Amino acid sequence: MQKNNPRKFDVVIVGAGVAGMYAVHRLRQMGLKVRAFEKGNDVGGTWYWNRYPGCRCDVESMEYSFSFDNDLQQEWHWPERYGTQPEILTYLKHVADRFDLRKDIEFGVSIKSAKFNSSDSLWTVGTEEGDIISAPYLIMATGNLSTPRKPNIPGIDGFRGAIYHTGLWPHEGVDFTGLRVGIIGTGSSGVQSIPIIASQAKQLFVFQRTANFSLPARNAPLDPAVETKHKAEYPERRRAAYDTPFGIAGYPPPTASALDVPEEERRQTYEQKWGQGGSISFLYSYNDLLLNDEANKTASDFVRDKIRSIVKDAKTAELLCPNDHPIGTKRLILDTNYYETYNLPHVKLVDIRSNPIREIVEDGIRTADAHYELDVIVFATGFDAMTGAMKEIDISTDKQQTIRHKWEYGPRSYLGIMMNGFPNLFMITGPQSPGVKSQMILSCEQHVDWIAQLLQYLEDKGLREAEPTRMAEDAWVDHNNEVANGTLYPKANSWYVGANIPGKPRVFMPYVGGVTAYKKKCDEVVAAGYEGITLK
Ligand code: N01
Repeated sequence: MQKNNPRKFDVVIVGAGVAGMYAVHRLRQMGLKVRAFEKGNDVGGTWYWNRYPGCRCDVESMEYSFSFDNDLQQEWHWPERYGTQPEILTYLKHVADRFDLRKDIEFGVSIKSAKFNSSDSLWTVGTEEGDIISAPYLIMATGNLSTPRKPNIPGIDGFRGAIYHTGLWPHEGVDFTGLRVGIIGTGSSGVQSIPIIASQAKQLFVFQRTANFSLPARNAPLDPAVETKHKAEYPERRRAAYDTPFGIAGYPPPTASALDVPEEERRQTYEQKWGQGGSISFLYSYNDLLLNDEANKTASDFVRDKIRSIVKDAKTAELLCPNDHPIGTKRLILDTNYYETYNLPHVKLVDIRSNPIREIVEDGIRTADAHYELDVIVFATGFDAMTGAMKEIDISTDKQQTIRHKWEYGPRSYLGIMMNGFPNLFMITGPQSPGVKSQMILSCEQHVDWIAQLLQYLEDKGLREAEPTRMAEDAWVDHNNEVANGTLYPKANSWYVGANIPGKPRVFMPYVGGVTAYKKKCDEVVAAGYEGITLK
């Protein structure tokens, strides 16, 4: 397509994961001419790219699904308590088929640039392939954990064996049988894949810089009685989810402080939650686990003792005990047999905190004190989270604003949806929204519905532009920081603060005031005639 003859749409959507898919459906229903562009060759986003062994959602399958169509949620059957990546991807493909979404999505297309022109209130979007598209509205459904990052370790290109990143896993899978494998990283991706890789590999070396807390998922086939009951309650549960901190209903909110109950009673509570599996229920044991160090320590100590009781080698157990952050302040991991895996004779934990990786050599990894011969290296080293995907695209305006410059010292947004200086640009679950701290699909639906309502409002009033004021944005950023600083979250060196990316500004990015407070604020903004947003 020629530059001077762009294809024209009402809305351009970048990304066809959960957020982009629902945006296509919702906005198309309003009669808007919508086009989504997706780098992958099919829908699914996170669930399209992250195909590593053991990849599974840590939110229960009955919750982690779309709510916008009751027939869809009643008819779909989830086989297990937690969905595996293949099951979730199958579900998302089914949704794409059922609502005929693909006809408005172009696959295998990477968006390179987007520029707003104030004279005609249009975004002009350029693809890597040289195509040009224009639309008054641009929606970034680019995901929070969608830019995989490998650390820049010297010698990486000279390695003779195979290298994989969990977030860019080959579609045909990887067979580790008989191989010597090294895995770097012990976040959710590492912890989920380590037991499965260990079950195939001849030798597995886990290169751990920081130990993380992980709880048993207790995955199991979904009990038909649970499924029937949940489906009967679906409409009410979906509504109730908005009245909870994490957007997940069905867990009674805690009322007591961990410090107000006798030690034995507290231990029994943690024991019961550990037995049930799942992270929400565990974090809901007491109302101050994420607010008070002393309260948190009771839960952290409980899990550390569990690790010591499972892992037979005392030195390995101690290395696996997290001691640099309070439990829950990094994404709490759910696993199946993670700690047990270290009891296998061919699995070895390598402490790269005390003996850092010096280089990758052609036959393995060299640390400060040893040389590990490897056939395969798996990077489970995470993502340039929350801001990476937005900053990869050259987003600018004709008033010399760029996102890269605006976010130089950390992201700034109004409600995690819009930004001052960038009219008609929307993010779905952007920084300073609860997205990653909530049931993601619920948050995606809430954002898309909110944006749809705003676009309808503009259309009804014959307006062309919406842009948050600087004052409203500053106040929202300040509020986010204030809320985060009232919790224990900022104590952890997590991707929530960009700590996994060298040089990234340390700013606490997700909104941790909870889904209830957040949704209330979003609704109040609308009720007040889009308070904090200039409409013209
Ligand atoms: O990434 P991470 P992830 N040298 O950033 C290590 C979601 N998710 O892909 O802590 C050595 O958490 C790093 O060490 P350190 C979920 O929200 C969900 O595992 O920086 N090590 C850390 O151990 C999750 O939180 C699901 O010291 C290096 C690891 O790599 C998020 O995605 C499943 C290193 C990165 O951990 C990200 O998870 C999977 C270096 N240079 C993911 N650089 C579920 O739903 C980094 N590391 C279950």
